Amino acid sequence: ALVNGITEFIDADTEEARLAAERPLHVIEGPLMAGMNVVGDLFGAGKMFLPQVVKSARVMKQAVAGLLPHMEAEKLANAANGIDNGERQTAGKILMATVKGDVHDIGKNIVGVVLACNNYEIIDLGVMVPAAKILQTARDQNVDIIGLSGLITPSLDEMVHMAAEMEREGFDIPLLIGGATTSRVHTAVKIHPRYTKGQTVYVTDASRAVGVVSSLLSNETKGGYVDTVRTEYKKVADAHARSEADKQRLPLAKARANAHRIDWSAYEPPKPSFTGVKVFENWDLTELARYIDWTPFFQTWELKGRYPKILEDEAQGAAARQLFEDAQAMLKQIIAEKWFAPRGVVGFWPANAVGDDIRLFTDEKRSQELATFFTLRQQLTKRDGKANVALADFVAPAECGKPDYIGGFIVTAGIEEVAIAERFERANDDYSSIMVKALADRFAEAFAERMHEKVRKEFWGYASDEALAPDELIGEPYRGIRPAPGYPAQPDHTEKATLFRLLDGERNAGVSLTESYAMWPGSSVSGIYLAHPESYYFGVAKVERDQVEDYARRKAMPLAEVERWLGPILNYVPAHYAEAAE
Ligand code: B12
Repeated sequence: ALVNGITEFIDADTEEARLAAERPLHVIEGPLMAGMNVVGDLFGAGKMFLPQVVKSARVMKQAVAGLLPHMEAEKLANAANGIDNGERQTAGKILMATVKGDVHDIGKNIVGVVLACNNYEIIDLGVMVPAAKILQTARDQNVDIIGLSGLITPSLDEMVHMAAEMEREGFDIPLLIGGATTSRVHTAVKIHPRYTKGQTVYVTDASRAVGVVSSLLSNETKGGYVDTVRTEYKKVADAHARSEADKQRLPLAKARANAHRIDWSAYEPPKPSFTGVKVFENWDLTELARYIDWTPFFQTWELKGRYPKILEDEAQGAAARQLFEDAQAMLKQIIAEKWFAPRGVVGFWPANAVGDDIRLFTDEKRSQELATFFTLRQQLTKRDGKANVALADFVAPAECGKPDYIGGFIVTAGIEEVAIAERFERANDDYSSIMVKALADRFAEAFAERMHEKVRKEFWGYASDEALAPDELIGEPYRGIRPAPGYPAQPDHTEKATLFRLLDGERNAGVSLTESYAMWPGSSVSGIYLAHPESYYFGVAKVERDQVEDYARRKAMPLAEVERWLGPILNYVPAHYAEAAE
């Protein structure tokens, strides 16, 4: 039952095993661990997939929970008789946390479950955890490894800070780095050098975590493994430095001269049906479910391939079908019992581009400024007549005299997900906890897609005759884009501050920003709407110091602060300039 993840008979089976065993602990160390070893081996060999592992872990956890009262009773009896209790031996203690300012934890939780399956004790501090708390707990609990997770780029800096703090406080235990925004290059170049007393290791996904942890915690393998990582990180850092030096980037003035040029004389910007903001509460879940893009859902569970083809995949098909069936069952419940109350806010404002800025006005007279969105321009040398584009290129410039507009949105699946996931966790059901979070994320994305459709067809109304079915929207074949601050076309997360002020996100959608500009609740998406038919998604990629100085001036933000937020896309090392100036 454990290997197959079946929960129906846990209580009866565990009780039977307990009665047959000399001590309740032996049930864990005997049949349960033997079962988990099989699961671990099958997963390692690619014969079992993540959803199945998480289901097996649920059986293990619930069986252990059933044994705990008996173990407690035994402990008390032993203490009364002065007998040593002989506690359960684990393979090591691992502290996991999503760093300060970041809110997402699906990936971290998955890794925690997989490690627990392999007999590691996991201390999970949750999300938005400050460095001081992580280090204090690491000391108090005498952990063997610290694992950090992060979803958005500002977390990268926090991880560098954590590494430096570990060094300063004299830690020498390994530091694991993971999460969507992290990378081997960033770990090798920025985090690893800050923590020389211990070893930092980047871990791509849950399936690698066990191998890395066991290599680091075994006295026989640790030395060799650390040497290999250090050699590899040196190579990665050297290659990174070389490739960055090789890339030709343009001075800002030249990049601007090669902007994306739109013939504004031939274009009449459509006027939205309203300006100002509109709030939506309790959006219909049944409708949103039709807009769910399922491919990323399978990715969350480490099943690779596109939906619906993945259901027929030779190797993963059976696991994918079972996962999908479980997801559909929970989806039905979410809808029928209204587990989530999606909220959203949309706004439109008169706007024109001024250089690389998008200036918003209070009204049609356009005499009083309301706010400015600052955009960044690509500086990579382009070939084949391609433009060095910035989002401002897609908005009519003030000098052309055409009154243009811009939109903004925040949508969220709602705060309810947090309590529901916690309830599952308390019931030792990580499978359902991860499932509900993954579905909440799908609802947030589906809401963004549905709202955008409403905007095109109704609120802005420039595509009232658009006739695409929900599943045809996935490739975004429609007119207009909704770039999100943090995504490659606008890597500056701080632009969310302006968006949230304009939309009054906290009051109107119940979404707030953390100190790193992550959105809380986690299953939320925000961005701007641009309507021009030529607008498209792109990546700003690396920028030079001339643009960063210009951007800091425009934003009236100290250069060092801008450099901190744009850290991952700077094509220079700010410290080198500081040294040169000294
Ligand atoms: C799905 C998704 C979302 C979902 C949910 C996110 C989530 N649950 O993590 C939604 C729609 C809500 C979302 C929103 C946003 N997103 Co998003 N999103 C993604 C996407 C497409 C996949 C992420 C994901 O869920 N992966 C699956 C999970 C299981 O993987 P994982 O978290 O990485 O964890 C695995 C490993 O990393 C590792 N791991 C994780 N933690 C740890 C810890 C340790 C110790 C170890 C050993 C390993 C480990 O193991 C895990 C399991 O294998 C990525 C792009 C991508 N392909 O990565 C962008 C991405 C993460 N998003 C991004 C951004 C910017 C945003 C938004 C800010 C956009 C916006 N303005 O609205 C918001 C922020 C939300 C918020 N609350 O603040 C950026 C982040 C980078 C950046 N530039 O900052 C990405 C990388 C896209 C991009 N290329 O720019 N997003």
